Amino acid sequence: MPIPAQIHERRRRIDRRRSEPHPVSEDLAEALNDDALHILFQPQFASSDNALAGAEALARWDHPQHGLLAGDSLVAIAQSGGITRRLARHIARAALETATGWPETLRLSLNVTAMDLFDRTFGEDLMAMLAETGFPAERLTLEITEQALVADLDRSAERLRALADHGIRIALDDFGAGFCNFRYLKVLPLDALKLDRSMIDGVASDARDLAVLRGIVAMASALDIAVIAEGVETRAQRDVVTAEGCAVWQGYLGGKPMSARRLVALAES
Ligand code: G
Ligand code: MN
Repeated sequence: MPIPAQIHERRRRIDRRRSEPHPVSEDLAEALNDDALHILFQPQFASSDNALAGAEALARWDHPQHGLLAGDSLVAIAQSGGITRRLARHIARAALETATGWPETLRLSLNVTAMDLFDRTFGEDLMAMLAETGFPAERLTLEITEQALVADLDRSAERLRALADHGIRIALDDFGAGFCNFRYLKVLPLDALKLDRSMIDGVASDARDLAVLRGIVAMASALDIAVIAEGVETRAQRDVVTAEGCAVWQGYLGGKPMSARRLVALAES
């Protein structure tokens, strides 16, 4: 008697499960349950007096086999397991809870991906998390990557405008690294442009790099958009970006991503 198709299929599935390696996304789901992700904070400084102005939340996951995972790799793993929404909520909530205890002078920046922005409930959930944690919307900045916007610019603009209406600031992240569509500047409710570190690298040593920086700052200023310099590693770079009108700077010169405890100690020093 032939094996019924249903049983055959079930056997095939069980065999496949046995031979496949344990997917890393399942480990990530478990890590989220166990609250095993580390949220680090990289300090941002006001150019006017080099005082600490806030921090960008950056998630790190120490996987026993794969080592330290962060940023795009973390998002890619979440995507493969269909848990991007869970990951985004987890990071946002953890960062907001932590930042609630900070001095009122400090702002918090959260990174937002394309998946977050096109998730219908993202804005609603974010507002709920702000209400639950008590972190003021006015002290929150969302850093949106250019890639996140390409898919549907009009819808992105609409979503971001709803958040901006609540007092949340919107920054365009990694500016200069990707497509650099200038239409974004026209259409989106932007408060800041965050220059990718590849745009900062040569500003103290290369006249052309400096010229590009000056052009961007002039354009942003005409649009009433602030400029944030990312990846500042030397005093020479910091002196140039502060002199040229970047309102805020961030980078290893001021501090690597650090624990919340160290950030608060930095604020108090
Ligand atoms: O694009 P985004 O702002 O999300 O990138 C932040 C990442 O850049 C972090 O992983 C951080 O460790 C890294 N980073 C931050 N500051 C510097 C810097 O001054 N130099 C270099 N090379 N990398 C940096
Ligand atoms: Mn960022």
